[in-house]
Amino acid sequence: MNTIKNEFLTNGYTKIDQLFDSTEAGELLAIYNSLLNDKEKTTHLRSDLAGLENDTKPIERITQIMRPSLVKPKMLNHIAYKKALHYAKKLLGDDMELDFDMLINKAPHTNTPTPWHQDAAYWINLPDKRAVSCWIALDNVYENNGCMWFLPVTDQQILEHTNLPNGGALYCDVDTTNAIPVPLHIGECTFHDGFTLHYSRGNTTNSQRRALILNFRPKEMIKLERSQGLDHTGARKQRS
Ligand SMILES: O=C(O)CCC(=O)C(=O)O
Repeated sequence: MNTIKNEFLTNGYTKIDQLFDSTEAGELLAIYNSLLNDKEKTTHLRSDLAGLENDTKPIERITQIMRPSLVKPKMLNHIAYKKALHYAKKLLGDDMELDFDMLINKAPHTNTPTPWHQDAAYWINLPDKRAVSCWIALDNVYENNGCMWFLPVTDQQILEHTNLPNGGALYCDVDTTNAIPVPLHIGECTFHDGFTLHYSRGNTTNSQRRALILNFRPKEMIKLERSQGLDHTGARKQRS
């Protein structure tokens, strides 16, 4: 655990081996797929990180569903949530709690990168800035279907971000010479800090690239966020 923590504190991210077995992966995927397929029940939490191209192309390229456990509360009992919380506490302290979860799926042959950004740009400015996201692979992920890439730095500065057109993701211009791809098997995950720059390439393969992301921060900061109206279900924009 010490190696993992040192890696996280030095580079701003770390990789963790298998969080669950194939049966448990199957259980999570069954819920995940039902959410992806049920546009009606998820419509208020759902958007395309790629932004809407135009009205004649309503195909989702990067589907993001915020707070999926609000629609399927049984997700919260899955071992993925328990294990990720365990690691989050080891990395950043015992007061870590789940702030929000989200699904991000890259549909086959959509070839649309998630642009370079820092998660903290999406969040309000909190006095205690500790925050960690656990990115869990629900397919084997590699460069051509959109595994995560990280820039190993932990500078707690938030860079200037811009929205992709039509409500898409935030992005910032950075030198990515030292970026590192992190391929994962199903059930493996990475943990990245809120300030860590990350990105993924587009999916050029025949199958989906499904990921579940769990974000943790101090209990008191979650309370503060909620008191200021931020529950991670609203519009995508730079807040910090
Ligand atoms: O899954 C992706 O392509 C991007 C994920 C991401 O930006 C995040 O987990 O913060």
